[in-house]
Amino acid sequence: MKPSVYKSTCRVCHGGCGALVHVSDGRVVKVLGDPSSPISGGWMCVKGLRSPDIANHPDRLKTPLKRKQGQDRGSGQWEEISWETALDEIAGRVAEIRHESGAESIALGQGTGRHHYMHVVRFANALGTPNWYEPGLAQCFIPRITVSNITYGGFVTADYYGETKPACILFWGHNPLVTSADGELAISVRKAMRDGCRTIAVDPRRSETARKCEMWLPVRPGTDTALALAMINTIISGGLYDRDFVENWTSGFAELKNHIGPFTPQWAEKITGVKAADIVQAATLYATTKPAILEWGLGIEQNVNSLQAVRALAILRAITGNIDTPGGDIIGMNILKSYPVLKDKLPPEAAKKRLGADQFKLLGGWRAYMPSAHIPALFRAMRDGDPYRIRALLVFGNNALLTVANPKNTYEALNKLDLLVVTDLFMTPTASLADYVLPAAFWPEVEHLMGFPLVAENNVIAQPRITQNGQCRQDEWIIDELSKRLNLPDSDITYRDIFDYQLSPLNMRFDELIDRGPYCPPHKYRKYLEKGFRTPSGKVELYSSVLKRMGYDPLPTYLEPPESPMSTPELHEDYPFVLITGSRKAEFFHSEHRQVESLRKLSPDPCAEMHVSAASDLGIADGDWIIVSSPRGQISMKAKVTENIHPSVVSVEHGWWFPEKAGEGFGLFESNANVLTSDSPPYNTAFGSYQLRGLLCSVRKK
Ligand SMILES: Nc1nc2c(c(=O)[nH]1)N[C@H]1C(S)=C(S)[C@@H](COP(=O)(O)OP(=O)(O)OC[C@H]3O[C@@H](n4cnc5c(=O)[nH]c(N)nc54)[C@H](O)[C@@H]3O)O[C@H]1N2
Ligand SMILES: Nc1nc2c(c(=O)[nH]1)N[C@H]1C(S)=C(S)[C@@H](COP(=O)(O)OP(=O)(O)OC[C@H]3O[C@@H](n4cnc5c(=O)[nH]c(N)nc54)[C@H](O)[C@@H]3O)O[C@H]1N2
Ligand code: SF4
Ligand SMILES: [Mo]
Repeated sequence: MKPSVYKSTCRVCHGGCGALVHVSDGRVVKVLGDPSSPISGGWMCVKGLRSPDIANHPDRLKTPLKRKQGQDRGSGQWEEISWETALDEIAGRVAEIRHESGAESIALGQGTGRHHYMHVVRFANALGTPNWYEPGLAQCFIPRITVSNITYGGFVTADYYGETKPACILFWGHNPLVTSADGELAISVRKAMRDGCRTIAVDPRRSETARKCEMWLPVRPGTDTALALAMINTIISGGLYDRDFVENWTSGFAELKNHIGPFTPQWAEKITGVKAADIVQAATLYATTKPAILEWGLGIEQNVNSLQAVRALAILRAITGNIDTPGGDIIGMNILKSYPVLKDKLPPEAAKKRLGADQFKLLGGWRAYMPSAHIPALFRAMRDGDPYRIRALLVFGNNALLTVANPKNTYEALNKLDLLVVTDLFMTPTASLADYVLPAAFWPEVEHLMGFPLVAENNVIAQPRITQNGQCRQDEWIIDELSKRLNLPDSDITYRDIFDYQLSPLNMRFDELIDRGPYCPPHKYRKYLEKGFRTPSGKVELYSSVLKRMGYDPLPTYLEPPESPMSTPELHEDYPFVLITGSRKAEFFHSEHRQVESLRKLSPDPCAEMHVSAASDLGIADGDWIIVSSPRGQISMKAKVTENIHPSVVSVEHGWWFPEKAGEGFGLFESNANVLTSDSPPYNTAFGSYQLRGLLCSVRKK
């Protein structure tokens, strides 16, 4: 029989690519790019194309599991139970713990940018717990979202989709040709590069994106703020800024100009390792080629200076007048009604108990974009009961043992819980410690309303449920079922009702949008001309009044990483390389897909990139197994010897575990990058970000 073909949207990563899903006998047999997609035009990456191998993988969880009575956590001894039993028992335990120890003793966890993201936040508020987390947030995306909001009054994304195309792209700690992150799909970036736009990459590695750029600035990890300050200095002192935009639409230029004086390219060269002449050349190219995009990525957030690094880049965009212009960085249209997260159901006294909120106000305080708990504080509370005990954790798609800093602490913390429930596609190291494991639905089995790019919501896409796999259920359904059993506020409103509510400004219902296909209205540029920017001054705040009021630096300043050749020279003698962890691979999404043969064979082993000169000094050849050590631990990696990295930097992949070693604890600590990272202070004072890039390490042949 000929397979039926359905249109949908791939969600293996944060999503966006139009997909044609071929179904035969109720199974996904092939996935191809949808040429009619206005967003991806038929392109898909290797992960998306391999979706059938993920959907039909024999190791997919297919039924709810309960750890057998009398068996220890991680014993691998499970009994299959029905959804009714699982949901009744879990709701019963949650109710009991909430009654005995308060709602705050129940934490919720989730992974990055999934379809059910906002539904988990809603569940937390309805349950009355302030303690939910996601392993990105402070280390990923929340600094960029928050800084956009306080500086421009809205989130900015790159304009690849309008008639005017970008003439220049400055990639900063970002590798979108591999990561397709957060809506800048690789295909759009590639097209812009092919059309001849000018390009610069700031990255300690000559990444796949940097290799295609005309300028590569190999910055010392963690020193981006110094580089950005020197670029601002060059642009202002050289008169290269957009006078009209600066005069009419920004506030605090005089203060910025005064502040920036000492931060010359020569000053920055000593800190960043980038030549002063290159800083001047890159700043000049970016400031004088219009319209220009500044593609910012993770490289600037995973360190303790995250707030000011992101702020400095936000200022670069503004002084060059590239905000909300065709082909520049555009402010989101947010065409959907915002997700009803039931913020008002969380009592103020409960919000006060959010772990880490008093310290990290832009992560957990009332002014935070989406208040969440500070991960190190949360896992400490699980482990030590300080300041109170977290007794239960319900996880919806997060492999915390791989993606949170310091897995040894995380492991200890999870083992102390009275109740751990993990919903996932596969049995992961984190799920293996649970009391209950629930089988999640994969994207062709999920229905969802998606705003794209993430947070900006310039387009909306309805993703239909195409297949059903075993007893797998989408997370929103599980949350709705638990909410009903717990009699939570608004538990009669289902996730489907919410889709229709969000679509109400467009006079459309979810089912209609499925039939219609992606809705991509023309972008409205220069929205500020009508109502100004949504900031306290109505202008772009170069000098941030919000940060000033909150007690943070209103102008960006440079902070040396806490562990570095300069701040800890003695440690540097023993750990002579600067370590970065987690640069993405095209074939994996974080800790996922190691069990998918067609993807794993593209990258069978965990790798560490190092420069040819460094490797030859240590007698290491390409493909040798090596030990990478930090003051916190050591891991085993395969050396990838290359010219495409700064000689003083070593880059290790993150997310490695070995599904084939199920009987030996999945080799959890063998090659797990986070064994090398630290969950201890210092943290960024506003977001609580910890350092995943810009630490110290040593390397030796195994
Ligand atoms: N050292 C280091 N650590 C890092 C990073 C780094 O660069 N370096 N990056 C950080 C960043 S930016 C992020 S965002 C995090 C990511 O951290 P996570 O979000 O924890 O990463 P994943 O490995 O994708 O884990 C998600 C889990 O969800 C499951 N899953 C997939 N889809 C679904 C679904 O629809 N429902 C459910 N219930 N489960 C699903 C997957 O099988 C997987 O086990 O990692 C962070 N950790
Ligand atoms: N295939 C695949 N795609 C993904 C993901 C995945 O796991 N796999 N994860 C998704 C998620 S959650 C995220 S957050 C995005 C991230 O997407 P990107 O922002 O593109 O992140 P990375 O590839 O982790 O890092 C980008 C670059 O930062 C560089 N870098 C490291 N340290 C520094 C530094 O101190 N300064 C500077 N300037 N650069 C530095 C790295 O060398 C790397 O080339 O990708 C998303 N897309
Ligand atoms: S970039 Fe790849 S994984 Fe992400 S939506 Fe597109 S095809 Fe899917
Ligand atoms: Mo992320």
